[in-house]
Amino acid sequence: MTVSLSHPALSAEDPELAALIADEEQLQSDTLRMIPSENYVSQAVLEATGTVLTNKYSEGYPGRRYYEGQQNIDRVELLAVERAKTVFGAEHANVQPYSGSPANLAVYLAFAEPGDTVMGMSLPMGGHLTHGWGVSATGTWFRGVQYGVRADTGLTDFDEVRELAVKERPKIIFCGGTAVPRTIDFAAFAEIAREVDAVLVADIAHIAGLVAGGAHPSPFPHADVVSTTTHKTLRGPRGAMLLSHESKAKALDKAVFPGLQGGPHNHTTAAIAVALHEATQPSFRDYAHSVVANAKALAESLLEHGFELVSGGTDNHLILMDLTRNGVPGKVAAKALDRAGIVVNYNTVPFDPRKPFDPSGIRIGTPSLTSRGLGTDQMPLVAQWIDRGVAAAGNGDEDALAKIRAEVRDVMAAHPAPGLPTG
Ligand code: DSN
Repeated sequence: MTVSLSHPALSAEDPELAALIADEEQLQSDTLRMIPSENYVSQAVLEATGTVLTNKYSEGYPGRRYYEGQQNIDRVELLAVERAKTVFGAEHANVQPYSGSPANLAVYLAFAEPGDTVMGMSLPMGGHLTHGWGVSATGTWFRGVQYGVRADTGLTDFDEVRELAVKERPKIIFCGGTAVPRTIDFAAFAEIAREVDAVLVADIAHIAGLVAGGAHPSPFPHADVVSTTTHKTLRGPRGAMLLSHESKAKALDKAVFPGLQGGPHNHTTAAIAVALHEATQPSFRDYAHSVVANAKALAESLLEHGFELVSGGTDNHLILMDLTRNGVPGKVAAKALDRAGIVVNYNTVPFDPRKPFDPSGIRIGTPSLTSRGLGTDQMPLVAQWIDRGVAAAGNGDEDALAKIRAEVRDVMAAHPAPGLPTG
């Protein structure tokens, strides 16, 4: 058990909990974190999250609240809203959704009735639960029709998307997802949505930081609504935002509050504002481009090691590895890599014959390692660790995993992580 000196009051009040946090700090510091939806926030974002803003209730919106004492909270929220509009070129921003799933639920509440048809990429093909997948409320309360990717290319087939949309006439079409390694063609989706008179929602949770930093095309002006979490490539706190044209603003605001949520999490709103400020800095632009450069370099090295990558590579921060030909199930590989200090998640691959809880692939990404300053020169080493780790997973070589873990720890020690105590 490690005790952190960075949280003195917490350590005095609740040493047991403080020790757990210290252990997590150590883990995040020592390991190569490659889950593509995770990152390290700055010390400034962490500080904003841990403030007295958590003490305040603020149902409503700036200037229209149901509780008094909003002199400062209104200004915090307005700052976050204005920054969100500037960073993403949006006419309207709502920064109150608690996270990505509630943000997407608000979209349904705003633009569909229970039983309506909605369309999104299927979960095993790279979509998200809330894009109409069966086990989610969105696939239970609505009639979800799902598109996928082509088996031969791993890419979205727009003829299929259009055909399905014309046949099913969905009220809402979602594009984006959680395991999409390629650039999202927002214009192509918008053309289809217009043809069938559907609301196009771009879920950019994974790529929001890349969009903000100019390393992925913007969903505006193509999408009617943009939904995003704030804690992935955008490097903010755990939260979400809905961005839109003015014409959709009223319906979205009403859906978030009072439709779905109570009081906004003001400490989160403040931290979102800080992250958005950071996203306007030239260094963030460099960061976003480095995330992509690292992912491309890593994909190239993995291909040289003989790995199969869905769609043959990546355009963004994410790589989906199909381990079928390695003869190692994704879960076995992910757990072995974890023991080697490389944190990834097991994931289905398109047309996966295996079950979601024991799929064929692993999903990796470069947002966190780029936040620690690793560059393209180091990606061959990362690929080599993954190659050795997957091989060791296959033959149960725990010594090999321990050796990788020691090497990873050494390299990570030379790249301190933002927001984590040093020394
Ligand atoms: N859990 C997120 C991810 O890892 O992509 C999606 O909600």
